[in-house]
Formats: sequence, C-alpha cells, structure tokens
Amino acid sequence: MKKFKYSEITPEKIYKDRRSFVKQIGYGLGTLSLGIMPFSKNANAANEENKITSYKDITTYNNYYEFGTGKSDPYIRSQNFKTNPWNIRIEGEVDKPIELSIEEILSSFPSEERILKLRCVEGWSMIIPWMGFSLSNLLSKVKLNSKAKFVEFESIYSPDQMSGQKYPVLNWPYKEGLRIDEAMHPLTTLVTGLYNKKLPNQNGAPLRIFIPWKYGFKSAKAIVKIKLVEKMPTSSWMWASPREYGFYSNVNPNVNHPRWSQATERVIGNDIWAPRVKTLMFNGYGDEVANLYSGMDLKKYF
Ligand SMILES: Nc1nc2c(c(=O)[nH]1)N[C@H]1C(S)=C(S)[C@@H](COP(=O)(O)O)O[C@H]1N2
Ligand SMILES: [Mo]
Repeated sequence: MKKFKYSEITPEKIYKDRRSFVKQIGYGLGTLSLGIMPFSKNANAANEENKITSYKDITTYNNYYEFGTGKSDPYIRSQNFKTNPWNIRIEGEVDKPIELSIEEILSSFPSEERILKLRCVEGWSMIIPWMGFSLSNLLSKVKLNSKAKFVEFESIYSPDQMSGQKYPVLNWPYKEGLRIDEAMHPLTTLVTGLYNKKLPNQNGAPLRIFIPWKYGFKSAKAIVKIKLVEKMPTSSWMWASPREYGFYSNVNPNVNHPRWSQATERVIGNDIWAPRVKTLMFNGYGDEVANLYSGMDLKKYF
C-alpha cells in the first residue's frame, strides 16, 4: 500500500490558511495533523472554492434519511438520539468476530484532523475538517480470512428514535459497502468528530465512515456493524435504484447520473449567484486512489 504523509498532499496555500484557521477557532496545542486537500499540488488550485465550509453549514445541511429527507431534518430531529452505550461489531470472514464499545475505539485509535471534501451525488460539495483515523487501523484488530473480499457497513436500526425508518424510503437499516482494497486505503476514514469537536448526531455520531473519492452516500452514518464478506454487497441505494446507483460510486464528472449531469457542483456556503465549479475525477483524490481502478471501465462499473 502506498504510504504518504498527509502534509505531502497539502498545497502550501491551504496549509497556511489552515494555520490561521487553527488560530481563529482556537484549537488546542494538541491538535496533530495538517489537512488533506483534494485539489492536487497545483498552487493555483488554492482559491475561493477550497475554503473550509462553516460549522453551521456542515451541521445543519445534511442527508440522513433515518431522520427525514429534508436537509434540516437531521439537525432538528437527531438531537436526542442516543449514542451511548454503543457497540460496533466486526464479523463475517474473520477468524474471530469482535465487539468493541465506542469508548474502546476512541481510546485505542487516536483521531487526527483530516480536511476532506464531501461531494454529494445530488451535486453539492463541502470541505469538512473531520476528526478520525484510517479504517485499516481498526480492521487490523481482526484477522481477515482469504474470503474477505468486500466490507459491508451497517447503520443502526432504531425506528423508535429515527422516525424516518417508519417509512420504506430505503431498505433499512442503511447499508453500504467497499471492496477490501478500498476499505484498506489510508484515506478511508472512520470519523469520530469534526471541527475538533465530538461528532454531531446529524453527521453520524458516534462513528461514521468517510470515503473522500466517492459520492457522499457511500459514507454510512451511525455504524453498528462492519462485516467482511466474499460477495459484493448490495447497498441500500443499489436496492432502491440499481440503474442510478452503482456499487463503486466513485466521483466521476464523465459519468452522469441518469437524471442529471455530474460535471459540476455547487459549493455549499458560496453566494447563491457564485458559479458552480468543475467536479474533479475521484473528487480530486486521483493521485492517491486512481491505481485502485487501473484497467477498469468506470462507465460500466459506476
Ligand atoms: N445512515 C445513513 N448514512 C448516510 C446517509 C443516510 O441517509 N443515512 N446519507 C448519505 C449521504 S447521501 C450523504 S451526502 C452524506 C452526508 O453527510 P453529512 O450530512 O455529514 O454531510 O451522508 C451519507 N450517509
Ligand atoms: Mo449524498
């Protein structure tokens, strides 16, 4: 697996902005990492469109259908959601399944800041200062067997707390999946917080996955189960509409959604009259992840 330091893929301008940003919101001295920015090393890539999205936008404009389909529903309806106690089970094609409490996970795997861009399949994007660590670190806790070809993520099923689950909007619980090499890639992040704070419920507390080169829906929230499987899992969105949502769902401006273009995106937080910006292949993380797909027809495997 390719090794890199997050600082090495951070354009200098962003890095500087990031330092002033750090001062601005008064981060403690303990804050570790530099950001990871999606836009290559081009100096000219550092401009207005690479600004970190505000805490307010990140936490009030959400997709989390368990709490409703409106953008403000998750913020409004998730405040009493119970994230403690919380256990995460790792099972399937492993020598021995394990169950870890969220406390164990938080204390065993220190989180670092990772500034990564989220590109929703609906055509908007945000740059989010996540806190988290690589999923591969957690998976190293179990011994995978040779049949472990894919990983399936399962979100919580709790219709009493999540009124959206009373309606068959999706096939609950929310499920997503990755190929094992995608899951092991260091950019595949288990998210524990944002803006150096605890993860808000509406963003997927206490633990959600984040895969920066894929459309946002791949990044399942409130995960309770991680299952190693042999066959490609069927995600909730593939169930809902296989023609529109493929297993890979890599951000790809050359493959349109059947009902709309994916060539450009609206940057959340920009003035409403600001032009949309060009969507980048793999959401700008091609240098890091394109090799996972060499030789694959990404129109067929969308
Ligand atoms: N469990 C669950 N996870 C989910 C969703 C959801 O509805 N339920 N929505 C997805 C979609 S479409 C997006 S764009 C991102 C949004 O993440 P954010 O609200 O933290 O920005 O979460 C993804 N994860
Ligand atoms: Mo999305």
